[in-house]
Amino acid sequence: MNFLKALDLHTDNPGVSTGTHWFPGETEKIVSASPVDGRVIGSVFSASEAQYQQVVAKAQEAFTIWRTWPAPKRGDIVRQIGEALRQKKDELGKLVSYEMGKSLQEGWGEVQEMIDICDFAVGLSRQLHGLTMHSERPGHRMYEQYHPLGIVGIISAFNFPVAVWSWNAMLAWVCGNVCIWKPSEKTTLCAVACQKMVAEIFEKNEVPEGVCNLLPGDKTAGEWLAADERIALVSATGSTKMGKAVAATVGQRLGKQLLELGGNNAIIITPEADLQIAIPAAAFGAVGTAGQRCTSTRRLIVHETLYEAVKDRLVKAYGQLKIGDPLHPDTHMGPLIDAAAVQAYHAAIEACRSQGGQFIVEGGALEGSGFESGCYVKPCIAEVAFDLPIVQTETFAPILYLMRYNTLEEAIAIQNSVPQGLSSSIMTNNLREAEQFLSAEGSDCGIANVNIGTSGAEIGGAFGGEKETGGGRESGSDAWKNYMRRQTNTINYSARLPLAQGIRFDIG
Ligand code: UN1
Repeated sequence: MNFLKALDLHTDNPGVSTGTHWFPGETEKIVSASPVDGRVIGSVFSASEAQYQQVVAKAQEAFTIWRTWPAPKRGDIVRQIGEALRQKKDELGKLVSYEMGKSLQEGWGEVQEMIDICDFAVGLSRQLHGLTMHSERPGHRMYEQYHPLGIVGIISAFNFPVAVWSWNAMLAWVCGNVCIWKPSEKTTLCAVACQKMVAEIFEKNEVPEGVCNLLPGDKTAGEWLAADERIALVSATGSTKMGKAVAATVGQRLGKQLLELGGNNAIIITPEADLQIAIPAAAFGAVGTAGQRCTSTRRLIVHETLYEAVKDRLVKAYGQLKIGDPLHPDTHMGPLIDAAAVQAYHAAIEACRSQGGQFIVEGGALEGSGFESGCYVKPCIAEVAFDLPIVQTETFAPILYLMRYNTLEEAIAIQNSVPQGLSSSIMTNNLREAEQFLSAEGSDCGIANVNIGTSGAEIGGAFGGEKETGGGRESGSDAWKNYMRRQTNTINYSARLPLAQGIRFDIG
């Protein structure tokens, strides 16, 4: 595994780090086994509570320096991170694929997403603009400016082990914050590789120790961040269950939070859809990352006039899928992340069947040569009624639910009937249908697309969703404002003190 060596990863790795300093192992190791072949790739030490305290103290100290650096200078450091990622794209993409199990195409894509956010953040470092306002008082001027928050805690999920961290970290850094990253315990080696890459660049540029911090651990480490008043913003990606727990703890102390939680994303296929686009979009959305993206397509809502045609073409498309070693560049779908995910997949299939779903592409575990890890499953499709409890639930697996509709109003109501609100699409060449779907009476999701699938968003747009998805917006557009505090400044350059709202207060 040459990519491990190139990324400076070893059998045993320290995990807790404030940059170039790596703390000696104090508690248990997190062992990373690949879902690809079941082999142990390496282990990483998780953080003790004492180490957590040291990391936060270092981060606080570093913030007092880092926030004084001009934002474009901070941007230049992020530019260098983007350059390093370009050089290591192949190796890091392979590690993502091997440790997480997504196809190599998607592993490389994930690193590309990191490069893209670096480029975006570099430009942003010269555009952290506030507005200016006209004062109602003579000789007064008003404007607003943005200042960094302090320590940003980033809790990331296994399915995007590096990209989602980078959306947060790159923006947080150009904004002048310091970060503490608690990666998923399922993909800690990816996190160690990123930490090493960033720490080297920071050291070269004399960035103080404590601006980039790594805190491997289980959910307890996430709880430390959520409960700690010194963590100004907690940005968490993961399940709705996790998000609700984080929100309760952070909300209790009136801290800031940025949540990117579950999705239950649908594509509506109307009679005016181009099936040359709709079928591959649905297939990629459903089986990409083995259905483990928060943007994965889980529901297809198809107009009854072309329902049978869509069904036939989907079955044919699924017949062409290459499932197996994700490191092979032609593979469409690799394994699920672990045995628990396989169990959840089986349980969902069982529930779907018992609730009345009919499978038109059967699921099941894949066994035999190449599938020894026990994490490979068949992507499957079931015909369902839209309101089955299982259809209303997010299962992180390649299970696609197919349902029919009659009027577009009905299709939109079905699309909006789930508790989650991340991503949605309509396939149509009809302007009226498209605009109705995008209108205030249309999709209730944070992302609504026309003639592309639900997954694979570009970093330039704000990413996130409504309802149980948590309401946060990350990556592009003005999501950077989440990482800063807004200050309104009113300056009196006159020799008098007129009060706002015309209030008289005669004294002195
Ligand atoms: C996620 O699954 O948490 O839009 C993020 C997409 C990717 C990001 C997904 N750009 O599918």
